Amino acid sequence: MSNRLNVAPNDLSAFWMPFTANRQFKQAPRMLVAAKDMHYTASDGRKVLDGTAGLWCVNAGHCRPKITEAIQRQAAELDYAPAFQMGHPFAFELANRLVDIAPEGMDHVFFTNSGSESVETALKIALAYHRVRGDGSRTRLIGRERGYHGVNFGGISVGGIVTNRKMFGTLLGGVDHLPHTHLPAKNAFSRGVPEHGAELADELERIVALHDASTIAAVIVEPMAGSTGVLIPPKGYLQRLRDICTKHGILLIFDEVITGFGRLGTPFAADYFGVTPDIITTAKGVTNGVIPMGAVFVKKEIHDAFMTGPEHLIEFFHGYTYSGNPIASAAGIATLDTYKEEGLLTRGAELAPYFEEALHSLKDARHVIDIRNIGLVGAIELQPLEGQPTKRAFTAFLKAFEKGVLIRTTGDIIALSPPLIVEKEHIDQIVGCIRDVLKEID
Ligand code: PXG
Ligand code: PLP
Repeated sequence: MSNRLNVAPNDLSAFWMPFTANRQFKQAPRMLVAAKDMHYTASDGRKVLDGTAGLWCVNAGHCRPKITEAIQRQAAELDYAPAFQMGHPFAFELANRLVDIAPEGMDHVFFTNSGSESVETALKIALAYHRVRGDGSRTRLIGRERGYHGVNFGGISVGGIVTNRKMFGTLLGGVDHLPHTHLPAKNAFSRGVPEHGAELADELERIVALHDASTIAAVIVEPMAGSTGVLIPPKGYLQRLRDICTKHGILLIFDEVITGFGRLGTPFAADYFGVTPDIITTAKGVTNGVIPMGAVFVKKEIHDAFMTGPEHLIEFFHGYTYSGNPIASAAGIATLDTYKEEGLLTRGAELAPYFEEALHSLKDARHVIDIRNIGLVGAIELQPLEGQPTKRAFTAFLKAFEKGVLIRTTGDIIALSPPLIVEKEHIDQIVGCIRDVLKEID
């Protein structure tokens, strides 16, 4: 291991890095070369505390033995099996294990390789579901401003992030958007779920009145919007959305790519809010981020609607070469074992009060204009530097990394989502580091 720590690639040009300021990065690269539990090791040998669970995915912490061993074993035993018209036991076992922990009624799982693919899959299931039932005029998809649903064409169409959309032409047709629910004037410094804004769900009635319910297939929202800065749904909002969808025969999709697998202190956000959608998209935590995999959960009625017609025919013309890949499936099973043995799907609930208190202790720190928290997710919103949006938070990110803590920033918001194995002293270190950084930066 020690010799690998010294490996410094001398040519960084070939790799076009995703969602990265490539030129700036390559002038002063930040390289991670190893990880264990709550920490990364940087290429200069420094330990860096992971305040973000990688990219919101390493829920059980890094290099967990059970998961590593399962992958090694599976790679040596059955490396790949065709995903279409063939099967292998691990994908079936994982699907059953996932259904066991899913909200009531979510009885079937479609495997993908990422959150983006889960979103495309869910949108296609929604459209095809209406059509197989003879309700094929339901073709419209409704997303939400500030929503992130991955980077493929369906996802950016229903998504609400202008930078992810504006370069890419006309996107999917027939898409409309709900307003976002971020109301800092009313809800700033809320602890947990904010009080104001449930009525924003009624905007769906306005959209229905404009297009008619008979043209709308599905509404997709993140129960808690992660990527655009931890936007927590106002009290009662999701229930209202559920009621309006039910009333009009519109499917409700929760995109739980971040909130799935214990992030809010419950297995899914649907459990946290007591609101069950018709479809749930997941990825990230399903394999602890170790191997690409996504899973779309579907209610029995939706799945069963497809299971008609001659039995030798394919019911749903969709799937990926790597859907339910054996190694990913083995990683998924070992991940669920780890979550279960350590109670990680609910551990967030025990630590959430401590995390909340620690975060809100930054209320009077310099530059801070809002703090939000739910489960083991937190956001600290900074006043942007005059005329230079995102710069202040990005400087904070660089400084924190220098001081040995990995945080994530989006716009001028610092987002925190530590692995669910986090201890109180790690929370103290993260918050202490941010406090110091905010003192130092302009
Ligand atoms: N839906 C949601 C709600 C997500 O958060 C995706 C879909 C797409 O997943 P893939 O696996 O295709 O990336 C996501 C991913 C960040 C950050 O720092 C968030 C994501 C990915 C990378 C960074 O906010 N979310
Ligand atoms: N492009 C080509 C030329 C292919 O043959 C395939 C799959 O066979 C794909 C794209 C899709 O790849 P995947 O199934 O990995 O999404």
